[in-house]
Amino acid sequence: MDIERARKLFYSFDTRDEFVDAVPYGGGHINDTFRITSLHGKYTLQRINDKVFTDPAGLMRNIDAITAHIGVKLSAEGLDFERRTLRVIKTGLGESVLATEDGFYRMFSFVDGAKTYKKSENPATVKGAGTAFGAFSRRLLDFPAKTLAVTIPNFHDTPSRYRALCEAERLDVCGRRREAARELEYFHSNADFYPTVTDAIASGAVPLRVVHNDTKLDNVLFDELTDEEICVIDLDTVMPDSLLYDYGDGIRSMTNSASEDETDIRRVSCRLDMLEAFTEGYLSELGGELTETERALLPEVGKLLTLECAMRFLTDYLSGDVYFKTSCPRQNLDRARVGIALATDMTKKTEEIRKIIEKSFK
Ligand code: GN1
Ligand code: MG
Repeated sequence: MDIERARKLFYSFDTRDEFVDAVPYGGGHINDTFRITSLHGKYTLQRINDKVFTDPAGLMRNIDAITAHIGVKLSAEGLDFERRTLRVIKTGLGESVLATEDGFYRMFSFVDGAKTYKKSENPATVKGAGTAFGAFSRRLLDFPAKTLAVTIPNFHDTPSRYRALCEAERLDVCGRRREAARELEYFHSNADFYPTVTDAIASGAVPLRVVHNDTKLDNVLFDELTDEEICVIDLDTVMPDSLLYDYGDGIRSMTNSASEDETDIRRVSCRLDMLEAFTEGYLSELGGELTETERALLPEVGKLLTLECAMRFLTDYLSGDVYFKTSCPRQNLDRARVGIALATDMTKKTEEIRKIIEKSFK
């Protein structure tokens, strides 16, 4: 985006402030993000990817409602809601989303003095992230989950992600199927495992709650000085869903000894110290709320969400890299291979993982 465009967009929002500068910001795979500096502060301006999020107005209604609810909870807890929740800046017309000829934009106040981690070698950071995501859902336990718009249908429906992979394999629009033959075989051989959570939801044993659905480490802001976790960001996929998805995706994102984009899969393994740290943080906020079935499924869902995300990367690779942003060829195939390596290591460590989770309840 050029600077004049950014300036014009900025003035469509009601800040009573003066534009100074805009720079691309963050590392998300879906939306385009810019940091705006103004005379009196900073803002986050985002272009919502409306191919992925087809109802930007519904999505922003969710975010308005959730952040307001969390703001009230933070105040009641005596915590600073200006830094601990995202705050939506309205347009001059009082809307949360700005519709323009080149797409939908929204703006948040920028949380200053904060940083994100793409990866951490420090269990305390990972524990902090677990605590942040756990506290997020805890503060929303009394929010009527069913009133939220479903921003992406079947988002963590693993069987439907598997069906999409099978369809991409069948269509093979880019002629990449042969190159991914071993990975495809791996996913087919695990197909019985994919309905683990969807079946439990369908049976009523696992309740729907307000869930973040994208619990990557870099969706938590940490204080630059104290390193304390302060704010959960990226609320686009907040929907009525199972907490098991948040726990599982956190384990996927934060226990990997390598990065999501690692090209040398020998470097990939599941770090049990990180698993323990995330589990302790997450359960410190929500452990007492879980049903028996949720508790029993916790040891399964790190692997489940790892496989689900890997299937999505492979589906995108076979489809011509149309969904996730990529910066080099075969990146989505590499990401899928990393996921398979991580899930394979989790399978080897099943018993240790179970013990760590049980211990965290005590
Ligand atoms: C996407 O946009 P970002 O980077 O926060 C994706 C997540 C994946 C993640 C994998 C809406 O998240 O589901 O887990 O990439 N978000 C969407 O890095 O599809
Ligand atoms: Mg996201």
